[in-house]
Amino acid sequence: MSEANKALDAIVVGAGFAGIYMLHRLRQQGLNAKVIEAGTGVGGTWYWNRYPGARCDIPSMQYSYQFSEELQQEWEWSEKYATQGEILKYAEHVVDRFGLNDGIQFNTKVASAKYLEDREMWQLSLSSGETLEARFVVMATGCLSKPNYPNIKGLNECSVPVYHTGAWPHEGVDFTGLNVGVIGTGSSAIQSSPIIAKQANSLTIFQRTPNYSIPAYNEALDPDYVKELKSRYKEYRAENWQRGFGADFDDSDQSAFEVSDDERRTEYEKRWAKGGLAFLAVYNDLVFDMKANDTAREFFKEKIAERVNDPELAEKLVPVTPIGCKRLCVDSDYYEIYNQDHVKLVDLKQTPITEIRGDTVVTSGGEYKVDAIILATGFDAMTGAITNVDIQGEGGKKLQDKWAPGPKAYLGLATAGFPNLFIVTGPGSPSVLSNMLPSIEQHVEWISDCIEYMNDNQHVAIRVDQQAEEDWVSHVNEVAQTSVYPGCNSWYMGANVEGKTRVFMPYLGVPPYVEKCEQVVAAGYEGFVLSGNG
Ligand code: NA7
Repeated sequence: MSEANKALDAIVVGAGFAGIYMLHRLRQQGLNAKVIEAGTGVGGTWYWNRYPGARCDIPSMQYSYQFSEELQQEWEWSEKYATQGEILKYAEHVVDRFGLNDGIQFNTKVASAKYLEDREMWQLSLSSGETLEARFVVMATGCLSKPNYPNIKGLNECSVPVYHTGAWPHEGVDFTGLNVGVIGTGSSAIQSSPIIAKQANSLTIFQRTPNYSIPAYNEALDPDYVKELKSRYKEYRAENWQRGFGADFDDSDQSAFEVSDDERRTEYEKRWAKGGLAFLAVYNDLVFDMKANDTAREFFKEKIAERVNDPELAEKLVPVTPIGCKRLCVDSDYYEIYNQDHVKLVDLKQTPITEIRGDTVVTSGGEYKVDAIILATGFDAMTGAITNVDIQGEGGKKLQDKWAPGPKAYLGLATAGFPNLFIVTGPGSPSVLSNMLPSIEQHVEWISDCIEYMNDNQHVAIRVDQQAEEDWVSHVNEVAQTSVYPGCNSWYMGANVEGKTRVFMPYLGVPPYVEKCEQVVAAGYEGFVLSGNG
C-alpha cells in the first residue's frame, strides 16, 4: 500500500472543537488518527464566522473545555461573552498545547466516504485527489457549518459584493460610506447590524421573521469572579451537567404560575437586567407550557417597544412565535439601531423579495439600491455538513438518501447501516440545545471510550440496531412535542432550508441524555451490535 492510501485507525472530519479533541483522545490511546479540515486553520464555526460582532452567546467561563484542569485554570478569558477572535485563539492554543497540529491536514475536503464491506474499512476520497483508508470515521463537522444560501432570483448575477456571515472574508470588510443590505434577522444579523450601522451610509435590514433578542450586557470579566469560579471549577462543571441545557442559566425549579403576576413581572425584570440566554430558565415551564411562554412573550413585546421609538416599527419587530422556539438571540444595542434615520427595516412578510437586479434588491413593495449585500441567512443546520459528504454505507446505501425524510441517528452518535462511523453532536443529541463545548466533550469521550473498548475486546465493527434507532428517534420527537420547540419554522426543524424535511432534530434535556449514554455502555453497548472476536 502506498503512503498516500496507508490505512489509519481513524479519520476525523473537521478541526473544530470536536475534531481537535477527538484527535487528542485517539492519540492518547496510541491510535493513528488524522483530521481532515477544509479551512486553512482550526476552529470550525469560529474559523468561518468572522462577521463583525461575532461572539458566543454562552458565557466564556462555560464555553470552554473541561477535560484538562490545567488548561481551564490557566486560560484567561477577557470578557463575559468571548469574541470570535478570542475563541479562535483558544482553539489554536489547545492545538499547540497538546501538539495536535501535525495530525491535521488543512485545505482539504472529504468528498466521499465509502464502507468497504469485505474488509470492514472506510475509504475516503479527498479534494486533494488522495484516497485514505481507516477503520473508523468520526464526523466532527459541526452543527452550524454549511451556509444556507437563499434561492433568490438574480442573486448569483448581481453586480455588488455578496457576503455570507458564515463564510466571512478573513481580511474583514469595510462598509464605511456604503449602502448595505442585510438579509435575515437571526443571531448573525442581530450581532453584526449594530456594528455595520456605525460604518454604513445606510443599512437596510430585510426581515422575513422577527426574532426575540435580549441584551447581552457584555463586559470585561471581573478577576474576583474568575478567581472564585476557578477555585471550584470542577464542582461548577459537575453542577452544570445536572441542568436542562447543560449550562448555568440559574435554572429555576418553579412554574411561572406558582407566583403572582407581580412577582413574575419582577422576576422577568431581574432576568432582563442580567441579560443573556438564562432568561429561558426563569421558570421551569417557560419552554414547555405555552401559557407560561405567553407571559414572557408579553414582557418581551413591551421591552421591544421600549427600545424602538416608532411604535409601528416596533410592532413589526415583535415575533408572534413562542420564545425559545427559535434560538433566543443575545444582542448589544440591536433594537436601538432602528432609531437611527439611516437604518431601515423591510418586512418581507408584507413585501417579499422578488429578485435582485444588478445592485438593487427588489421587493413587491419597493426597490433598494445597495453597494453590498450581507446574507445572514444561517445554515443547513445539524445535517448539512454531514450529508455534504457522499457517504455510502452497507449495501451501497447513501446517507443522503437515508436522511432525506429526516435524519435518524441513535443517540445522535451513529446511524444504522453505517458501521464504525460516529457523529459528534449529531441529530438526536442535545447539541444545539445545550452548551456545545461540554456536549462535544461528552460525545468525543463516549466515542473514544467505545473505540478503546472495541480494541480491548477485539471487536472489529460496531453497528446501530435499526429498532434501537427507531425507538430513539420516536423518543426524541415525543420529548420535543412536550415543549414549545416544534411550534415554529426554526432551523432546529430544518425549516429554514428549502426542500429540507421538517423534523425536530436536537434532543431536549442534557441530564437524561447523558444518563442514557451511560446506561447504554453499562449494558454492553445496548442498541448496538458489536462484531468480531469479542
Ligand atoms: P438563523 O438563526 O438561521 O437566521 C437566518 C435568518 O435568515 C432568519 O431570519 C431567516 O428567516 C432568514 N432567511 C433565511 N433564508 C431567507 C430568505 N430566503 N429570505 C429572507 N430571509 C431569509 O442563522 P444565524 O446565522 O443568524 O444564526 C444561527 C445560529 O448561530 C444562532 O441561532 C446562534 O446559535 C448562532 P426565517 O426565520 O427562516 O424566516
